[in-house]
Amino acid sequence: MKAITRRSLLAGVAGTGLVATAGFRANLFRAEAAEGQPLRIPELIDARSKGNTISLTAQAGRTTFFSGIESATRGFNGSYLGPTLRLHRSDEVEIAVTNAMRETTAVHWHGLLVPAEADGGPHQPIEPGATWRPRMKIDQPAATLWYHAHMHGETARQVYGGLAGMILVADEAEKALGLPSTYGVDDLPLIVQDKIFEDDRLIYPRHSMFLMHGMRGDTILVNGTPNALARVPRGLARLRLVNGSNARVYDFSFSDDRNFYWIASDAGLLEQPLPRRSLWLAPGQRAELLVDFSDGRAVSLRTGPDPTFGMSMMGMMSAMGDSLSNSAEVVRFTPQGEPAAQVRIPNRLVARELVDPAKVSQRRRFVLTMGHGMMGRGGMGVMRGGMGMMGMFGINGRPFDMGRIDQTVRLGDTEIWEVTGEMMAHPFHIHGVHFEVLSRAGSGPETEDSALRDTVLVQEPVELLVRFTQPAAHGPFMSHCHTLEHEDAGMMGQFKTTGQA
Ligand SMILES: [Cu+2]
Repeated sequence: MKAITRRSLLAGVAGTGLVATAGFRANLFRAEAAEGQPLRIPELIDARSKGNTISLTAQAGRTTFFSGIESATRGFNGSYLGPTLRLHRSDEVEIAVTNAMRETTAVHWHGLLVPAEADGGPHQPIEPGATWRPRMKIDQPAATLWYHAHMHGETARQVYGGLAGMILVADEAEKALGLPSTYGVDDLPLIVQDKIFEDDRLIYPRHSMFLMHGMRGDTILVNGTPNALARVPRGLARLRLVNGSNARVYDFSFSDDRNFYWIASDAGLLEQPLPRRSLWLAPGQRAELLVDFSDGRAVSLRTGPDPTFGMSMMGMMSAMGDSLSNSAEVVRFTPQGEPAAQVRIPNRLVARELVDPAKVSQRRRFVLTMGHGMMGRGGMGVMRGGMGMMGMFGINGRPFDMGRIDQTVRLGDTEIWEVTGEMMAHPFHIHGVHFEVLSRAGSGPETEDSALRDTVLVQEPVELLVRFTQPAAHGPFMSHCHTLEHEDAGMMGQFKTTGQA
C-alpha cells in the first residue's frame, strides 16, 4: 500500500480548492510523520580533537518535533539534548559547563568514575550565567555513559525538557576488537525517551499521579526524533541505547523477533556477546547491541508496555495505567548498499575485573520508601489523598536532605548494599561506583544482571557488591531512585568516602 505523502495531500487540497481547517492540518502533519523522520544524530565532540577541553552550554530553546509546531525545550549547545562526547581512557579532560538559562542547574556525568566534586550532583549547582569547570582523569574501561541535569527538585523537568547527552569512553581494548565504530553510520547513539505531546507540542503534565509513579509518555523519541527512521549499512551495526526517560522501563525487541547480541552494559563491555531476542532497560541504564542487517530487510526496534508497571501495586492502584498499551516502534532501520562480505561476532570481548566478595567490610540496607507503613496505617485512604503522600518519598523512610550524610564509607572498601523497594519497581543508581549484582530475590542474579552496573532495577530485593574507589573530599556522592519524579520528591541519599584508598 502506498503511503499518503504530504505532497500528494497538498496537491489534492489545491485541486479541490479546499481551505485547510485546523483539524485537517493536524492530520496532514501526522500523515507526514507516519512516514518516518530521519533519525537525528547528535554532533560528536571527540575530546582529543579539542585538546581535551570541551565546552557545553545549557540553554533554553525551541524545537520542532512535528513539522510546523515548535515546543519550548532545553539542550546543550543546541535546543534539545546535547552533543555526544567521546573521552579517551587515561586522558585528563576539562569540561566547561556554562549555564545560559534563567534557572540554576547541575550536570552529572552518569557512570563516570570521578571524585565527588567533579561528579555534578546537587552540590555543584551552576547558577545562571556561571561556568563550572571540572577537570577529570578518565580511568575506566570503554563504555556508553551519559550526562544529564541533576538539580535537586528540578531534575525531572530539566531532563524531560532536553538536558541530556551521551558520553562514549574509548580505550585500546575496545579498539582492538574491531567492533562497528563509525559514529552515526554503523555505531549509532540512541537516546530513548517517552514524552507527551498536546497538539504536537511537548508538554510535561503536572498531574499528581505522574509525580507519584513517574512520568510515562505515549510518544517515543530517539535523539529527539519521533517515528525515527535510520539508514544502516547492510552488515553489522552497533546500537548504543541510553534509557533517558523519566520513569519508563523498556522491553526492547525487533519486529521480526531476530536475534541480536548484547555486548555492553552500564559499565562497559561484557566478557562475551550474549545472544538475545529481548532486553529490558530501566531509566538511567545503557546497553550496546550488535545487530546483523546484512539480509537487507527493513526492521524495527520496538518496545512493549513498561513490563514492571501494570502488575505493580502502584500500577494497579493508578487511575491511569500505562499510556503505552501496545507494542510501539522505537526506530525503524532500512539497510542500504551492498551486503557485507562477512559478519563477524567476536567470541570474547574483555576480561572482567572481579570484585572479591571475601573483602566485604560492611553490609547496609536500603529501602526505597513511598510512604512508610502506609498500607498498615490508613492504607488506601492515604493513597486517595494523592498529593498528601508527597514528601513521604525517601530511603529508609527519610526524605533527601542536602545537609545530612547518610552513609560514610572507607575509601577502597567493598560493601554489600541490600536494596528493596516499596509499591513498584525502582531503578537504583549509585554515583561514583560500578557494582555487581550478587543476588536477586534471594537467588543468583539473572542474565540481565550479569555485568558491572551503576543502575539496577529493584523489582525484587537485590544485593549489590560495591567497591568504592572515588574520593569525596569536598561534598558527598548521591544514591537514588532514577525514576526522576521519585528522586526529586526525596528518594535520594548521600554518602561520603573517607581516608586513603
Ligand atoms: Cu522510585
